[in-house]
Amino acid sequence: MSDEVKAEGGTTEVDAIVIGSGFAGLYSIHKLRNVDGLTVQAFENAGDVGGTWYWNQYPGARSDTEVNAYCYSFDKELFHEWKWSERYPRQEEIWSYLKHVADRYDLRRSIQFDTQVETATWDEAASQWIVTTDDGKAWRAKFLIEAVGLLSATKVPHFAGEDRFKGQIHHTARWPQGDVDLSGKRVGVIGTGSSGIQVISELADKVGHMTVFQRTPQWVVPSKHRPIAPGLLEKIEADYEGYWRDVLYSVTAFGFEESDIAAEDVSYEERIKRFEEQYEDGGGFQYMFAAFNDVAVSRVANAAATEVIAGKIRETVKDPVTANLLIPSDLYAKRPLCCDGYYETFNRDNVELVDVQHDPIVEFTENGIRTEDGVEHELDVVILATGFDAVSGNQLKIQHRGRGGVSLHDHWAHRPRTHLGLMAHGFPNLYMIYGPMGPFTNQPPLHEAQVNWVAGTIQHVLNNDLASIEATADAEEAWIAESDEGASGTLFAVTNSWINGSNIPGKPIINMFYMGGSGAYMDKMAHEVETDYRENFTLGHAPVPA
Ligand code: N01
Repeated sequence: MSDEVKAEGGTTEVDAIVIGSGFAGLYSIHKLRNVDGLTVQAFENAGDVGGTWYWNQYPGARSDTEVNAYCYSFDKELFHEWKWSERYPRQEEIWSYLKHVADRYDLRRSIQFDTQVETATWDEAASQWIVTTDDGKAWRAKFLIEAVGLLSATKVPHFAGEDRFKGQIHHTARWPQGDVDLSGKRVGVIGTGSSGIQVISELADKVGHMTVFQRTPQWVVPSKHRPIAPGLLEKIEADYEGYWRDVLYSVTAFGFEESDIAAEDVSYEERIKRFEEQYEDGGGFQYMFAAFNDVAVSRVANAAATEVIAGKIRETVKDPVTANLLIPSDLYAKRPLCCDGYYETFNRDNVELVDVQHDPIVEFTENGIRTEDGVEHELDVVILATGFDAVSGNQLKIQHRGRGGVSLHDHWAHRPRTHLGLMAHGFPNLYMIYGPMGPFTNQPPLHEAQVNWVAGTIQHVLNNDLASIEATADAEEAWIAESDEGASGTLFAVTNSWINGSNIPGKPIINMFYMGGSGAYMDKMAHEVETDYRENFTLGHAPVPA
């Protein structure tokens, strides 16, 4: 393949187009360049690399995954040379890491920033994708890799009167570059998910007054942030391959030891004791998966998990009315949260909790927000920590037309449909990294595994002079059925959150993940390779030249 980008008929042609330059996009560029020297062009709608870690510059933003499993594994040298300062690094540090990766592997030369991909249309005759961008240009490529982010399309609710509000409104995931001066200000926060609890805990002692508009409380455990355990990174390096294999072949790919004990199999006292210990050790995913192995599937285990947290909330929050408002009635089956000092925040004199479940927000006024009880909450700044149109939202922002002109919107009208979360029937040579119906795990290790798989299929297409590879309708159907069956046994299926789309009005409320675990998912991908992609894919042959 040529290193040059070829100009043809007003469009520019490359071998592969990558959309996005977060963890998955950057690795896609790097990996694909090394498949037969493919020419790769990437588009990024942000002004720099980083994806999530570019956009989420809100105060308090940090990973709540331990960093030893929240980084790349593909190059041991990179792992060795980058010195993480903390167990749960802040946004700035992860963003610096991703910028370093972009520079170290010379990835920026392939990326056009500040560019939104608007359409992607399959040209059957040429077996190519035609991609158009918001700068009016068109591109052609045989392979299209979409690394557009699971939690990227923001959910921005609109409130009556918001235009007349004289203060500032910022969404956490579109936080302005550079600092927003909040010192001494009256700040309102709408939303108490992962973003909300971080921004609240970080800002409470820095602002003049904080009003937290809570609609649904979530279960929060402390992260118990501390330095990276001494010797841990060196230990990983000593058996580097083994460590990453263990991460990928675990259930969650978070790099901590998952429990193999069911809470249902031990006494009530033992259950409570173990959750108490885990609470003291901290970590949301650890609380869900390291104490026992059945918290996400057993109501008995789940009840013990929440009993301990509810007790901690009552112990921590001095005002019993506020404490009660902070205790969820939901199961512990949303994306688990952790944050140090969250509940303590509500003991501060300058922090007020407003229950907008009971008294919904009626409107924005010139000076703040009026709730249904008639109270006008005076504010200088409103922070929307209101989340995302998750999983399928960013993919659907691009107008896709696949084989026969079928639109992705139509294909996904009732639910997102893919095989392995990677490819959709009717959309040949189009790969979605961590797309809908993909694994429910820690992301960076699985991004890499998926990109490696994608590179393998592309190599297969090239080696065999194929025009295309496409998931069959049967494969898609079977994958959805298998994923749904697995998810239906979990408590996520009966708990509303972005995980099942219920946070977006009008979006189908449906399973969007494969919950069989990371290791089982790795085996599924490997099976396709072992069977030469013959079972679940249509391998298209190029037309024989006349
Ligand atoms: O979003 P969310 P998030 N009026 O959807 C409320 C990842 N992440 O950005 O539940 C009033 O969880 C909504 O209330 P309700 C992580 O995977 C990771 O916080 O709809 N309130 C809810 O309280 C996470 O799970 C990290 O009743 C409204 C909140 O807004 C995912 O991103 C950090 C409202 C939204 O919570 C999403 O987290 C940050 C309205 N009109 C994010 N609309 C880390 O790694 C929405 N809400 C640490």
